[in-house]
Amino acid sequence: MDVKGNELQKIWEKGKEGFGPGHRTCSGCFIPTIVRTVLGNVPDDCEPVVSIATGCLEVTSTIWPHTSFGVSCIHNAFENSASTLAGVERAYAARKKRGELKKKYKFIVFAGDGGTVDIGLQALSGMLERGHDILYVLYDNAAYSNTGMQRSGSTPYLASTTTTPAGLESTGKAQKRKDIMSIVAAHNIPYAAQANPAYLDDFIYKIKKALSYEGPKFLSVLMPCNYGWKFPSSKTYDVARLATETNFWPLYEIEGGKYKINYNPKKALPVEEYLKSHKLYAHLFKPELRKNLIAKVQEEVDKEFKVLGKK
Ligand SMILES: Cc1ncc(C[n+]2csc(CCOP(=O)(O)OP(=O)(O)O)c2C)c(N)n1
Repeated sequence: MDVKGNELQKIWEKGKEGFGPGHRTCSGCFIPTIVRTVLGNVPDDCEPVVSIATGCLEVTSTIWPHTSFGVSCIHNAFENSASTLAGVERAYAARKKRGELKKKYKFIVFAGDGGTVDIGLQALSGMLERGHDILYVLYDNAAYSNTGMQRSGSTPYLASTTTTPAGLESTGKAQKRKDIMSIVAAHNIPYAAQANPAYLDDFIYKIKKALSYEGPKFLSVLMPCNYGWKFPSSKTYDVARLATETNFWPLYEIEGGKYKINYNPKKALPVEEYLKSHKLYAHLFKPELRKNLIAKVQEEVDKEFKVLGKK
């Protein structure tokens, strides 16, 4: 899909009405881009109703007595954004049935990876299994960023975080990233996709597709964190592009259980290019240390991309 300038402008303006300027995310952060692109794609005849988990989005957008949200937004706790909105969605449905509400609504959760793959997993699973009409958007910055870059279940293999610090003994996180897309897919929901805001056309296509379905849908969106990953704030787009051009963060969708890779780089770049674009893997590049570990990451990435292709 090729989104034209005029349409992009309209999406952006509408997104800004939903999530205004004056928020306090770090400069270069993709969270506002993600939120605005999603809200900007809500059909004009529908009103968005949002729930946010505790995390960077919440602490930067809801500093009392202000809010950056121009649409209905509820924050409850770190772990229960999915179940909170599930309750809200059912309340709206009941009032609609009684004829008290006429409008159409789109219910949307935004949550970080800690709030999704770890502490919020039970709430997410329940929401998916019960079949609520909700779009769940995971912005994945690979760690518990707002509390100081602690590892999450979504932190990738060998990344150095404040709770998996690389040093003489440790080479970073010993475990692989939790495969949240497979976990979500196991709930047999209508639509799930992995996206990257640096591939905006693809991201918009996935938002529109997701919102066209009734029932639960899920987007896993890459969110390179310049503060936590330690790269210049002007480089978020470049880091994000490298994640996908190296197949580290492939773009794919699962529609009605059918997998489709949406972007297959003609010649994938070596994963080393991505690993050296920020500091989560700086320890792998120290001369006395573990050059062979970069080859190991490459091996894993190649293997996972092959498995994805087979699916
Ligand atoms: C039950 C509970 N435990 C811990 C916290 C502290 N806490 C708030 S946000 C957060 C990390 C959020 O990480 P993530 O979901 O990845 O979002 P990000 O900060 O990266 O946006 C933590 C540990 C909390 N608010 N509630």
